[in-house]
Amino acid sequence: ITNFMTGQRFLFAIITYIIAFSTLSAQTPLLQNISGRKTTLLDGLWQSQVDVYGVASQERSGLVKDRKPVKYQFNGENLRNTELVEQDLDVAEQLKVPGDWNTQRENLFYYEGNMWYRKKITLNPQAGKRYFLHFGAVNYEAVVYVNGTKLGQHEGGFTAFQFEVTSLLKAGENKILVNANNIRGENKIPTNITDWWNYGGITRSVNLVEVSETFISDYFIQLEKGKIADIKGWVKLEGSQKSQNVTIEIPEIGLKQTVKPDTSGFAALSFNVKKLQLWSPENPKLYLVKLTSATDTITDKIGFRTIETRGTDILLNGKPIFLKGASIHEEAPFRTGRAYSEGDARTLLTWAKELGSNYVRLAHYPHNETMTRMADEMGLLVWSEIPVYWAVKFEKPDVYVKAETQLLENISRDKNRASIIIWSMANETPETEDRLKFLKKLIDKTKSVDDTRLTAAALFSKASKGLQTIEDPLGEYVDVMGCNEYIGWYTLPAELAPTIQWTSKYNKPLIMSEFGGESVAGLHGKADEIWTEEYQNRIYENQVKMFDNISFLRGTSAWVLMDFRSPLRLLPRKQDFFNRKGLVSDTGIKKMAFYTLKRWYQTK
Ligand code: GCB
Repeated sequence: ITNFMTGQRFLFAIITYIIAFSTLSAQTPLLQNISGRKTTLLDGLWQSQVDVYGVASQERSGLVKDRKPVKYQFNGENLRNTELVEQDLDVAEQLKVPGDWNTQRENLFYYEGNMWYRKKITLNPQAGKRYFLHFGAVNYEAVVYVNGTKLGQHEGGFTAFQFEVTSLLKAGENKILVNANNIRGENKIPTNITDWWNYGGITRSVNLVEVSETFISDYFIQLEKGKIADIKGWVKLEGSQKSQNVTIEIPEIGLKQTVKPDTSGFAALSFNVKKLQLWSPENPKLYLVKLTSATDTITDKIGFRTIETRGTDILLNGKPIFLKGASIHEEAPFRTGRAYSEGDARTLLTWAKELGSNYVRLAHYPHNETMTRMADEMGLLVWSEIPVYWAVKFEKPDVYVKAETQLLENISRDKNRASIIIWSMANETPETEDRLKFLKKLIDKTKSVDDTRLTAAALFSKASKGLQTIEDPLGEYVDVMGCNEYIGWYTLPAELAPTIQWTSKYNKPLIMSEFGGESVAGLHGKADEIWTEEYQNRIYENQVKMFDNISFLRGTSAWVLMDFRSPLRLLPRKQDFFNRKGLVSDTGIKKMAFYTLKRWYQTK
C-alpha cells in the first residue's frame, strides 16, 4: 500500500509540475534592457474584438447538431462573403497599445473577459539576425500567435515576457494576434479580490527586438553586498558562438575588463573599482556601462550603491537612512487607467519628491520599466513587490509557481536598477503554516538570484491595550518588516495613535508600509467629519507623533500618493469607485495631509 501511494503521489507531483509549467510557457530568460536594443515599436492602434465567451479560438463546431461549424479565421483573411465566417478583424474597432481597454471605450469599463488584438506589420527580416517579440505586460493572461502559429502563453499581468519569432517572420506583411484575458480567479496571483481596478489588455509597450545570432542576452552588474568598491555580477550570451569574449567598460572611471564565458555562455564578473561615486537620493549618479562581444554591443545606465541592515538600521552605502515616502499604484494621473508613459512616471515621482520623499513603495505589483528607470534618475529608493495579496491559495503548488514566476520575472527585469533596494514578497497575508512555507520559499528564491538587496513583506501588527506588537512568524525571515496600520481610519480613534507603544519580536528595521485614510479633495469641514480633508489630515497629524515614538522605525510609505480606481469603493459621491486615500487626488489636487506629512519629512 505504501509503495502504491508513493507511486501515485509521485505521478501526481509530476502531473502538477507539467500542468504548472505548460501554462507558463513564455520563453525565459528575458532579454535585459529592451530600450538599449534595436527594436521596432509595435505600439499604436491594434484591431480588436471582444469575445465574452472566449469562443473564437476554436471553430464552434458541434454546438448545434447538423449545422456547419462556424469559422473564426483570425489567422487567415476573412473570405469576403463567400463562406460563413463570423468575425472580421479588418473592420473591427481599434484599441490603443499600450493601454487598458476599460478606459478606452465606455462599454468596456467593467469588462472582464477575452479580447483579441491584431496588428499587421510590414517587415524586412535580415538573414543571420534573430527576432524576439517582447511584451512589457498583458493583464492577465496572453496567448500569442504570429502568422498563424501559436507561440505560447503567459500568465501574470505585470511582468514582461517574450517569444522568439525568427523562423516565423517573412518579408512583407506579418500578423501578430494576441488573446488577452483579465478573468479573475482564486488560483491566480493576484486572486479574485483586490483593492485596485482589474484593468485588462496590452497595458505596456510591444517591441520586436532584433539581435545578432549570438547576442548578450542578460547581465547583472551591481556592487557586491556591503562592498563599496567591488562590482560583482555576471553576463550571459545566447547563440551558437558562446565562447567569444565579452568586454565590460565603464569609461568614466576607466574600467575595461574582458571575460570569457563558459560553454553555456555564462561569465562571472568581479572587479575592484576606485573613485566610484555612489548612487544615493542626494546624488543619483548613473554610469554608462558598455558590454561588447564580437557580435553584439549594448549600453546601459547603472548606479552603484550598497544596501544592508544592521540591527534595526537600514544602511545605504554604509550609513543609516530613514526612508521617507509614499506608496504608489500604477494609476495614470489626470486621466485614470493604467499608467505607462514617461509623463505618467514623471508626474507621480515628482509629486513624491515634492512630498519630501527619498523612497517610494511601488504597490502592489511590478510597475512599468519607465517608472523604475526614472526612480534611478530621480534618486528615489524603491520597494518593489509582486501581487501576492490577501487571500492567496498558499496551499497549492501551482499557485506557488505562479508567484515565483512573477517574482523572478520582476527581478530579472529590474536587477540592475540602483533605486530598487527591497524585493517584497507579499501584502497582508493571513498567518498560516502554508503561507509561511510559501513566502519563506519565495525569500530563499530571491536570495538565490539576488543577494545584494533586502527582502520584506507588508505584515499586520497585533493590538492589545495600548500596545501594537509585530510578531508575525514571517518576521524571522524578512530583512525588513513592513507593517500596514490604519489607526484613525479602520481601527481606533486617530488621537490614540501617539499613546500607543510599539514593540517587535525581531531586532529588525520596521517600515510603516501603509497608513492613512480617505478624503475627497476640496471637501472641507470639521476634523471629525469623515470624508473631509480635515478628517484625513487629523489622522496624519497623529500618525507622525506616533512615528516619533517608535524606536525601530526606519521608514514610512503613506497609503497612498494618489487616489486610484477600485471596485471595492462603492459609496456614491464620495468614492464613486475610487479609493480616496490619496495625498493627491487623481486630478492632481494636493490635500491637506500632503502638507502635514511633508512638514514631518522635513524634520527627518
Ligand atoms: C490595505 C491594502 C491596500 C488597500 C488599503 C485600503 O491594507 O494593502 O491595498 O488599498 O489597505 O485602502 O484599505
